[in-house]
Amino acid sequence: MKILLVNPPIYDFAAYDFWVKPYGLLSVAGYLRGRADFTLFDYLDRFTPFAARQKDLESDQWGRGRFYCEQILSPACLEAIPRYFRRFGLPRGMFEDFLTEQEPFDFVLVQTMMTYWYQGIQEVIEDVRRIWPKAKIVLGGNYVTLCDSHAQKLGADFLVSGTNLEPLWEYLGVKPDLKQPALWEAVERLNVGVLKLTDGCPFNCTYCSVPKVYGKFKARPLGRSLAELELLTKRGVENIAFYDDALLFEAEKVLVPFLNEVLKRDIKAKLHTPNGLNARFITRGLAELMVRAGFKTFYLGFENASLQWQRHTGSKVFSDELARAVEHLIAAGAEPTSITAYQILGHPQTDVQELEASMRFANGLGIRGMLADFSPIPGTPDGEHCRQWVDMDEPLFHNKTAFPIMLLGNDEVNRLKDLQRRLNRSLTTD
Ligand code: B12
Ligand code: SF4
Repeated sequence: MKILLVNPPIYDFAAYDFWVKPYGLLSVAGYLRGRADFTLFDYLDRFTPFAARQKDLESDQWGRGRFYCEQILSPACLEAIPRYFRRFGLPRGMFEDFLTEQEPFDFVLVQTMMTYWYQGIQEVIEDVRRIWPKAKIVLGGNYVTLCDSHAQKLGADFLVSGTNLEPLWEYLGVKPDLKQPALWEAVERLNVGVLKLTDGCPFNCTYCSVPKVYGKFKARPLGRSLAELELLTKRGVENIAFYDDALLFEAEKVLVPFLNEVLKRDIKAKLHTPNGLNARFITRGLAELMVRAGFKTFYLGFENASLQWQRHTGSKVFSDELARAVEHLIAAGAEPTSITAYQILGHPQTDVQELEASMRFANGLGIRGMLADFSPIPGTPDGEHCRQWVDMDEPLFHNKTAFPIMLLGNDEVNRLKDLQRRLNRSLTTD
């Protein structure tokens, strides 16, 4: 059986390779290692000879960088947003040439990610249908899970919504080996790896889809994660990002044993946490272990310093917990400028003055801040609340650049982003 794996292009105002990998797709393919022939077409590969010829795509010290992109017209419903709309990823013609040069495969598995990126999926489906009309197209991942009925209209043959893969194995007619790590060997030029030690999250933040999609928090088998780490380091990967939602929860059962093995095996990877850590769980001991084991950047999900806001949205973390975590990390040897607090911009219950106070609070701790533009997610309490402003059944309205501008106005968004830049600059010029 021949299976083509596709990581589609992104249609958005902005996109950046912040350790972005099609990890769900590679994990699913990993379960079928040795049971099918796989080829990956990754539109977001920044290291193809084509991408390598472009300017300004080089990686930063941790393996992140810009994607190749082309400016295009904004979709009609986002025309009023005063930002350039773009298509990020390899040119469409490269995929068409690839499909034309190959004999058709049996199945095409397509990664879906942000709900508002579905135009890239549409493009892939159109091209596969035209050139390989008999190949069966399968979609899975976040967009299909959160916008199932919208995704059904795109014209794929089979949709895997949620985390249960049984229907997929039945559809493909293959039995998986669930002990296998992700199929990293399908990635020809691998610069960055991804790991996920856990599924789900014990909290219930009102703006987040994770609790509903994943159910109860659960650790993944340690042996499998270690095997995946070995696979990545054998491929020469230097930077590894964790995609966990609650990496530090029950750390003594999950992260601590994992990091002890990293140290014991003398693995020298640089570790990163783009998806946000919960400061509540950063004890002095854990901070020391994380720094010793190779964590280089620490992104902390803070969102807002207002106690009322914190309580209202699920009490995942409080301001004193952030302050304590920062103290522990710095005492353990983390660079203050490598610690970043995420704060939500454009959340419907956020008062702008409170957001400014939060930004100044994080800055006062000596760490960087990053405004995380709010994306309303259908099925979450806050996303449903947004139906009064936008048509939540049109996923383009979940766009994280668009929603804050629609709610607060362009000038206000620019002012807050500018303030964040100035606060961050003050850390290095003081
Ligand atoms: C890692 C991550 C990121 C990474 C990038 C990931 C990427 N590759 O693009 C970073 C940190 C950059 C990121 C950024 C953001 N993210 Co994010 N992110 C995630 C996270 C944690 C995992 C996504 C992922 O890779 N899943 C794939 C793998 C890891 O999941 P899995 O469990 O193994 O997959 C199972 C199934 O889904 C299925 N499956 C998965 N893929 C596939 C593919 C196929 C073909 C098949 C058959 C099956 C299948 O099989 C697996 C079986 O168990 C999710 C939350 C979550 N837990 O899903 C949020 C999530 C996707 N992000 C979200 C948000 C809000 C954001 C931001 C807007 C935050 C912000 N304001 O800055 C930004 C947006 C960036 C942008 N440019 O627009 C939202 C979704 C928003 C939306 N409207 O779609 C989510 C759902 C979290 C939430 N709050 O609810 N994110
Ligand atoms: S702690 Fe993070 S992952 Fe968990 S529910 Fe809240 S935002 Fe989602």
